[in-house]
Amino acid sequence: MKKPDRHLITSALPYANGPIHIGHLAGVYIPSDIYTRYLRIKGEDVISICGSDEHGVPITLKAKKEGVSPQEIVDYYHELNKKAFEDFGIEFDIYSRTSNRVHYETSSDFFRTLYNKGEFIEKISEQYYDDEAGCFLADRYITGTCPHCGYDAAYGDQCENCGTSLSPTDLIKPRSMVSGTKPVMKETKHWYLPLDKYQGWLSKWILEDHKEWKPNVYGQCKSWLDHGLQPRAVSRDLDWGVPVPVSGAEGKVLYVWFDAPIGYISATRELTDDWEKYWKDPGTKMIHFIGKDNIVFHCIIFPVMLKAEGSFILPENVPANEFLNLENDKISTSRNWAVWLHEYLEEFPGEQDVLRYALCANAPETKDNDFTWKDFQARNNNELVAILGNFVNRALILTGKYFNGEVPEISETDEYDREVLGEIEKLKEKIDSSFDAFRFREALKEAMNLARLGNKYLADTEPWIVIKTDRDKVKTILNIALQITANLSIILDPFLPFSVKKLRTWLNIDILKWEKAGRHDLLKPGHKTNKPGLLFRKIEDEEIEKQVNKLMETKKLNESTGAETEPVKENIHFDDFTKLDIRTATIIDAEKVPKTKKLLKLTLDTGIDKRTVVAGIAECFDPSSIKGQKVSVLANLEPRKIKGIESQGMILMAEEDDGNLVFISPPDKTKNGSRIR
Ligand code: B3M
Ligand code: ZN
Repeated sequence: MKKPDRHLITSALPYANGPIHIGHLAGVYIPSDIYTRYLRIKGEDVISICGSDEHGVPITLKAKKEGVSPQEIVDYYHELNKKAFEDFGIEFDIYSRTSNRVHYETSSDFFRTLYNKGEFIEKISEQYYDDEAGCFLADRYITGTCPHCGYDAAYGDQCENCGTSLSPTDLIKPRSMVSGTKPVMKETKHWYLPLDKYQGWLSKWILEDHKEWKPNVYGQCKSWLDHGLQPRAVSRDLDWGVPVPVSGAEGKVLYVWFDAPIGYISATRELTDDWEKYWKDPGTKMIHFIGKDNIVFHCIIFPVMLKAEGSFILPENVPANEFLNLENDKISTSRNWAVWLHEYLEEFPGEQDVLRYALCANAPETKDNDFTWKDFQARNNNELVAILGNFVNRALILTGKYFNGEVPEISETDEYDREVLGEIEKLKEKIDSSFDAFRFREALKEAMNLARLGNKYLADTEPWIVIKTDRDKVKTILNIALQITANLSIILDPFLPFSVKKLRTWLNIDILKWEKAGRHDLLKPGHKTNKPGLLFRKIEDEEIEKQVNKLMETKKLNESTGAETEPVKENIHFDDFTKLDIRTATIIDAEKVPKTKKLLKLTLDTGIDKRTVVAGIAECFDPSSIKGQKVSVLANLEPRKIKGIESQGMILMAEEDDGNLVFISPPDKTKNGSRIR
């Protein structure tokens, strides 16, 4: 027998500053759990590691907002999330936390090793400082306008609007998140990891040796490498975190993205004395499950840390997912726009698999996707109930009714029977290859196709009618149907662990190993099966309405409290306003800019001239419908080339309730070129 491979599965450590929601689940934890369960049922050596990320600005900001200590925040959310994962059937071997003593030791040792090897650059530089609050403003402690997209609430480490990673000095008009004041510059010392030194090595390791990584992951790495890597600070002036373990570093802690990935190592140490086998033996395959916003940290920074340290293995793959939206809007913890796992578990008790199924079937594996409650209901009612549940129930009920629950013998087979048996045989290979490519949606679809086939087979062969004339034929039909059911108990195990457990009880079998999938002699004639219950129940419209209404309430609340409305910008002088030359104009021509989704090329009559303006409104308007439309245009905006077209001005737009864009259009009587003031 082949020696099992060894696998180390890590799942991004969620910040312990809020509950887990469906976006986390679809992006990271369901995929990692599916993969881990797959490896387990295959008999591989696998451990699955996760835990709370308890450091960094996300925690301290939340504590400040709630008026409690950071420790209280992490204690609360660590317990909440740990329990929710457990109840949801995410089988981590350990759910640790980065405030643990083991983690302090491990991350301090790691830093010290790099320090002693001379891997860091020690540098004094000027950084933003909040004079009023008396603290430096790193990462999310500072906000301002994004230099790339103009979004005016970008953070010091990242713009959440366009996704660009930033440093505080990139921000235009920076403001302190602590006091709201304008920061000043002040000198401070930090330690930098010279990523640039590893550029050549990384380029080869990723771009040449890991061409098999998912295109979204590979592409993001390539873009980072193409831009050229810079040294990156791995310490911060904060009082929450792992203290920098060298002398002359009072008041400084490790940057959260330095200590958090080391959390995977600490958690493994906590789990087993044998931890080095998983982290240092090149026979281990390490897989990081993460969301797309964590790619650079897991593919570039952490590997450089591991490489610089020298004794650790590197990840074999990093199958990052894109984002999941909710009812057409970005999931947001601060706006309470989410489906929270702990609430789902209370409102749909015992129905973990339904959410697991809906989120895997619609996982954002290659692009952002949308979760809707309607889709959730349809997945349950039309697929889990109507196909899987119905098939399994029929197969077992009929066996009970006609053969006293005993698996009947297979006798003569006809062409249809043989075709179905052939399909069962092909199954395993297909699903394995989907798993190898981390395509879990596809694997699930293939697995469900077997249930579909079984359902159709019973509907076509109609054993409830044939029983009156040909009992032997029914024996064959039900034998085949039961073999399919036994196969389903194997191949659905990674996806629907709760349902499969029931299935095994009804089939009266133990866990069958993965290698048995594809066989049609899994249940011997005479084997006694049990009376089945219901695998899934129909979800009613009212239940879905209740969930949708809950979200609508959130939306209303956000609107009334202004959580949805952007805050007013800093005051400007009247002179600044008079610099703007806004005019009324008419759109006289409009066409789509080829090869773009959002852009329209508009020709305007401004009363002064005829000019071209490129506007990002193609998703809201059909070009032919807006000819003759009155608009307001900022006429003295410096011309810009957009997709090779010179855009001479900007059309003013506003947003409707549902996010749809509308023109700020002057009444029809206004003449073109009239000044708006
Ligand atoms: N806590 C970021 C996040 O939740 C971070 C992941 C750490 S993984 C080492 O997006
Ligand atoms: Zn931006």
